[in-house]
Amino acid sequence: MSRLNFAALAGLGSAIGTPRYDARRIAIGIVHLGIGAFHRAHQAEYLDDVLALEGGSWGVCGVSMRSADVRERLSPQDGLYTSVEKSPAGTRRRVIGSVREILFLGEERPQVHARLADARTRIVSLTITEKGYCHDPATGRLNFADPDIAHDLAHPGEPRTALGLISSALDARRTSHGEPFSVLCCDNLPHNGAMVRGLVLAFAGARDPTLANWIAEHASFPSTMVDRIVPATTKADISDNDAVLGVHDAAPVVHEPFKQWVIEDQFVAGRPAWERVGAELVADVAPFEAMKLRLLNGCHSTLAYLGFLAGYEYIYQVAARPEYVTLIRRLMAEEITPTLRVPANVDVAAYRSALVERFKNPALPHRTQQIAMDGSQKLPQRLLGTVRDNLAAGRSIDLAALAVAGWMRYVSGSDEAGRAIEVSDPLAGEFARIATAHSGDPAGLARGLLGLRTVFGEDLPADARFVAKVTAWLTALYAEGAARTMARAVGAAG
Ligand code: CS2
Repeated sequence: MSRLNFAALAGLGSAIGTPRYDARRIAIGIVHLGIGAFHRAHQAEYLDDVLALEGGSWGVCGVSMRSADVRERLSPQDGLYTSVEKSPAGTRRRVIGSVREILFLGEERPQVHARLADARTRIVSLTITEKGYCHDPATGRLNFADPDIAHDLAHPGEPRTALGLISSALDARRTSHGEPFSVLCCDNLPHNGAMVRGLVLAFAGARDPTLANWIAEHASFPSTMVDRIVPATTKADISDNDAVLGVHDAAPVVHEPFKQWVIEDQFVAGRPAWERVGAELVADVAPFEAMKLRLLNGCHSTLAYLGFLAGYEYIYQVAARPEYVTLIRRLMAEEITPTLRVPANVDVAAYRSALVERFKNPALPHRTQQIAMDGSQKLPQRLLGTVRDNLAAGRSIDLAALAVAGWMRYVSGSDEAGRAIEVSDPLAGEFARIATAHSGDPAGLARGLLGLRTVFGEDLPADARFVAKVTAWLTALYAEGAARTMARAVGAAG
């Protein structure tokens, strides 16, 4: 089978969308660090729409930080790939043209540095996942003990981390042409722009305070709220797509119809007209971000841990169970929503109902284990902020505490039948040590895990209400299993 590329576009069936502009002529204006499925299904699709409307020099140079895989898939196909939208209403496919170059840092470092230093690069965006920021999730501060950060401070010309790359690129720009860029974080972190700004300034300040001052004065770090459910692409997704296209696409992305992007309008070197293609450019992203992280991601993680423990492989299977739907509906209405500053013009009840429907999408199997990974990096913004706000206000923390206990049961490393769980997390080694030390003792396990300060901070392990709730739920999960504990939680609480 021949490969998807520019030459193949004309031969695709009329049901397949193709770029409505000459992608070959689009110059690069954005360097994106972490060119995974989420970027390709979200920001790159918005850009494809902007380019179709008004052209412009906003093509993407996608950089892979750790593996050559994406470059090997995309480069032979001129950066083109299929965006596959799936829902019970059917499947729609379109080829995206906005990714114009793909580089792998490990093998093309000089080209990556040159792109970042080039004054024509006006935005550097990122989807490097939570752990890519080398920060302490509980405080949002830079973790100077991280070996990659230590490496990058010792070798500023050969950075491995995004923070190191951004700092050295801004340094090169400061000392050559003096033009800054905007840093656009598109990861699910709270106050993501402000947080990344703090991390870059901390890193750059440790290298050279003059550089940090220059960055603080010239660069900008708009916050964003990004939303679209994009499960990892499977082999079956690739072969199904090939059969429809009639050519081989090694890098399709599969996603739901819904997408949302709320962006703080703070760009120092211009930006694409995203507002013309459905993005919301606002002065303050914080209320949107909290709503999305706590409602969507908080419930996603809850369903992932408690669903996995009860034996479900996919989120849509968990969301087909009435007791799980009751659990997240109540968690959202009773515990999360009271903590939110709901943005004007948002109907939060409708937003919550739409989330439940999105989780139910049977056309888009999303593995519970994919969402369960890296919980140490996700829990603070997804669930623990809600817990803190409710503790401070004297409100209930019951269901959020059950979700945290579900995470604890999961990271203990063996399931209800005693089979090993493959726990993927930067703290997996610590979890294993704690679980071994407290085997057969749920209260000890809860105490041990609550001692992880980078997850729980100093305050939560000292809060008797939180400790008691989490311990009681974890004990129940061991004694009764997830399915019965869940049923009891929604029955008893109802
Ligand atoms: C998910 C998110 O993998 C996860 O942890 O909760 O990737 C989620 O699908 C997106 O944030 C939806 O916008």
